[in-house]
This record gives sequence, structure tokens and C-alpha cells, in this order.
Amino acid sequence: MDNRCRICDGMVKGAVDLGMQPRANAFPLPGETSDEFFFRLTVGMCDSCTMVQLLEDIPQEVRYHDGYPYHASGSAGHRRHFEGIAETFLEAELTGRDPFIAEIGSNDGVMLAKIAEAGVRHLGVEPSREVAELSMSRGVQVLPEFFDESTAERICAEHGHADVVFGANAIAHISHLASVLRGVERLLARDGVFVFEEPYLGSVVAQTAFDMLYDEHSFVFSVRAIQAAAERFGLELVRVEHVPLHGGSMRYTLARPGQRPVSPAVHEWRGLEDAGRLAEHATLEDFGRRARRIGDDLAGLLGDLRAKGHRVVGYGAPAKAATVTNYCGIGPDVVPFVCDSTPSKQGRVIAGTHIPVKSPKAFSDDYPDYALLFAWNHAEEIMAKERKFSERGGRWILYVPEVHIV
Ligand code: JHZ
Ligand code: ZN
Repeated sequence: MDNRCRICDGMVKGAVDLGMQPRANAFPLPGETSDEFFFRLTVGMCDSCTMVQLLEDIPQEVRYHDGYPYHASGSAGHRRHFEGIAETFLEAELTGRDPFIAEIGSNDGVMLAKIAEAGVRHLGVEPSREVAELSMSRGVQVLPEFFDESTAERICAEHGHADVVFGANAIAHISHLASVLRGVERLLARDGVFVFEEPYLGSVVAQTAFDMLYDEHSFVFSVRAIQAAAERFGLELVRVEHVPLHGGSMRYTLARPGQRPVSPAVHEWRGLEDAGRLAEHATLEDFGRRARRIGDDLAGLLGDLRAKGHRVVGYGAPAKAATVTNYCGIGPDVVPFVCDSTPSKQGRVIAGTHIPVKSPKAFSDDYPDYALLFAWNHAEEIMAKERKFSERGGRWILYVPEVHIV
């Protein structure tokens, strides 16, 4: 399957095929599974600008509906992380007279609530109603829309130029990224910055984290591809920082050309990417082969444990769980339920495989022999919380970077 690049119109060749997949955050009710939406999850790289992207695009209105269930403040670690970012902005960027910050995909206000608390002018752009309302209850101002060039113009007309435009786990979700970049270029103050952090292609590939691929991730960014995209739309990549969230993310800072010094880290990461052949089609194809092996190993292990009469339940219902369970054919016969602390996911089922989602109490009420950790990126926080499970002899199954038991 070949396609046109959403950034530069180059050719995108499919390299990783994870089969038919549902929308990762659909979480249908048990009675609502008869007409589920499926698409072919194929990811490829642009021959020209090297941007890694989904070949098939799912309309954004279908993905970010009113009841979008993911809450960005759902983990203590994430709350600390985003509050820290808000503090850094308040100290380093929002220091002029009457500064203004806009966030694209502000979710439940995990970052902007701190900005609102400080009394600084801000605007969250968030089309999913329930999470937007949550953030409003935390004092955050929200424009309940999708962000693109025309939204940016309206924001600019109403609020003036922005000192900071921010996005986290949202910018790589927007298939009309070209329009977003044009809009940001329009909205930014002369020395303003566009800061966004998203799962990093280098980390995804290094760990064979194939479950980071799903309908929402229209792109998986690399330093090289972001640098090229920035240049194309009149911006410059001036800073990159690797952050540990989601198994390895990259925080990119874009500015108007010449306005900010370019950090040596930009060149260093470009060098690392070149040395690791990250921009090569063969690297993605190899990633796809390793994903297949992990999928087979995991299905094999779960089959063995079942044959031996062991009980396995899932821990966490992240979006990733849809990819891995659908790819490996893991259903409620193998994993009877998963537990998750997000109320909006409980009582629902994982899309496609229909594994029920229950509250964490269902886990601690009757510990299984093994817990399959779908939220592997929160391993430390979850294992600390569930220490009793391990103390009583329970074992954790992880499948990134390979299938192993701890
Ligand atoms: P978590 C998210 O994906 C959301 P997901 C989004 N799709 C995106 O782009 C990527 O990040 C990058 C639960 N949990 O953070 C809460 C517990 O039950 O890995 C969550 O449902 N107990 C926008 O969905 C899930 O696990 C706990 O103690 O893959 C984790 O989801 C903790 C800490 C979490 O993101
Ligand atoms: Zn391209």
C-alpha cells in the first residue's frame, strides 16, 4: 500500500502492518460491539521527508468525540511532569507583560490548570467535551474545537499572539499537521515558541513498542522529520529533549528562524538517528518483524499458562491494549478482564477483543497468578501500588522490549 505524505506530498511506502484494528480509545459498552469500526493499521515512512505516518487516516471527529475516555492526569507521575512543564513556562517564557499561552489538545487541563492558578492568560483548544469540561472545572479556559489554520487566526484575532503554543500527545494525532504548523506560525509572537512532546520514533523502534501504533498516532515523530517539517512552514527546530513518558518521548521546541539559539542537542540527536539508520525503510521493516515475534511469543506464553490452569488478568486499559490484544488475538477467553483506574473506561470493553474493563478493586479482591501489564510505561508506579500482589507470589508479564516475567 502506498500513499502521499501529509507533510510534503512525497511517497509513503507501507513498512509495518499490524492487521485490522479498531479505534484504540473506542471502549464500547458490552452491548455496543456489533458494528465496530475497523481499519488496516499500516505504518510507513515518506521517501522524501522521512516522516513516519499511518497510511489510512481515521476522521478526527470519530476519534475525539464527546466521551473521549483518556485522562492525561490519570497517573501521579504524569501530573508531576505536566505541572513541572507549567512551572517552567511560568518562569522562563511567560514573563513579559500580560503573556498568553495556548495548548492544542489540552485534555483534562493537567498542564493548564497550573497556568490558570497563576492567573496567566491561556486558552486550551480541546474538542472532546467531557475532558474539556473537567478542565473547565479546574479553572481552565477552553475553546471546544479542533486546531487548524483558521482556528489559529481566530485565536489570534481574539487573544493576540501567543508567547507559547504547547501540545503533548496531541500534535502527532493531527493528520492535517501542515495546517497546524501554518496556524502556529501565524499565532506565535515574534519570539514565541511552539513546544510539543510526543512519543519518539527512536524509542518506539529501539524497544519494539509496536503497541504505540494505533489510529490516534497519525505520525511518529523523529528529530529529522520534525526539523524538515519546521523548515517547510517557516519555523526552526531549536531544542530537543528526551523525556521518559510513554516509554520515551521527545520534546521539540520550534521558533521563528534566527530568534533562538539552536541547542547542540539538535545536532547530537540527528547524529544518533543517522547512526541508528532511523530514517531507513529497512529499519521499519525490521521493527515489523520483531513485533511479529513478540506477538507470537506473547500469544504462546498466554496459551501455555492457560493450559497449565494459571489465571491471567490484564493491568491497565491504555490505548496500547487495543493494538496488542487485537494483533495477538487475545480475548476474554485468555484474559477475562483488565483493571483500570479511569472511571470512564470501567464497565466498557477493549475495542475489537471485548475484554471487559473493571476497577482496580476487581484485581485486589482476587489476585490472579499473573498480571499482564498493558500500561507498561507506568510499571514503577503500578508495581509500587500493587506491591501486595507480588508479595503474595503474583508475577507481572511484560512484552516490551520483549516478552518477560518479573
Ligand atoms: P497510558 C496515551 O495513550 C494517550 P495510552 C494518548 N492516546 C497518546 O497519544 C499516548 O498516551 C501517547 C491506567 N492506570 O498513560 C490509566 C491505572 O489503571 O499508558 C490509563 O487508562 N492505574 C492520547 O492510553 C492507563 O493505565 C495506574 O496506577 O496508552 C495508562 O494509559 C496508572 C498509573 C494508570 O496511555
Ligand atoms: Zn514527506
